[in-house]
Amino acid sequence: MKLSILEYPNKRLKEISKEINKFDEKLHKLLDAMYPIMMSSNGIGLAAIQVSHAKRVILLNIPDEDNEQPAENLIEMINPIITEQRGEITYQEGCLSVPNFYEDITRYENITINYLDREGNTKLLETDGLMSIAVQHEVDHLNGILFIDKLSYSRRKKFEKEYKKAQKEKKLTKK
Ligand code: QAP
Ligand code: CO
Repeated sequence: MKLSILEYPNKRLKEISKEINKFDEKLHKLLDAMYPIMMSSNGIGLAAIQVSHAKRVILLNIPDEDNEQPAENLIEMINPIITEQRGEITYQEGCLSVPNFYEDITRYENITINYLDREGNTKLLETDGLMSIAVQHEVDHLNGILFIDKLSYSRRKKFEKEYKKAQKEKKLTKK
């Protein structure tokens, strides 16, 4: 399975992803193909819609204290649902689908997530900090929401201007 990352302003990133109801080889192949593309792109989280699959599937591999991301720290979440949320935390976010742009976003600090693993087993995770931010960012992708959609009107306008300029420069240096 050859995957590539969709970049804003690709309209597919606005799609609402569909629930998984079969925990078969097709799902496992998608999960297995998403992992190397996330790691080789220096990502810590990836939603399936970012690689053109509108399915409620996310991967997370949050760096540890030594800033490493061993494969055993990978978490695969199928059909994640945030059931509890409290507190506030602000963090400078980025996104593989919005390259080279980072901005402060405020989210819930503590969350509880219900999800399924690749075999369809029910899981429950209570988390905070970067993992909590990452889950909220990735669950937003499943609902067609990008972190730039959370910016104020003036910040968003500044983003659009900067991003378009950067994209033009990117094209010029490529060709
Ligand atoms: C979502 O984001 C996230 O622009 C995952 O040039 C964001 O992995 C989780 C990336 C904030 C927690 C906190 C972005 C890599 C990676 C870029 C990412 C880039 C290279 C973003
Ligand atoms: Co993202």
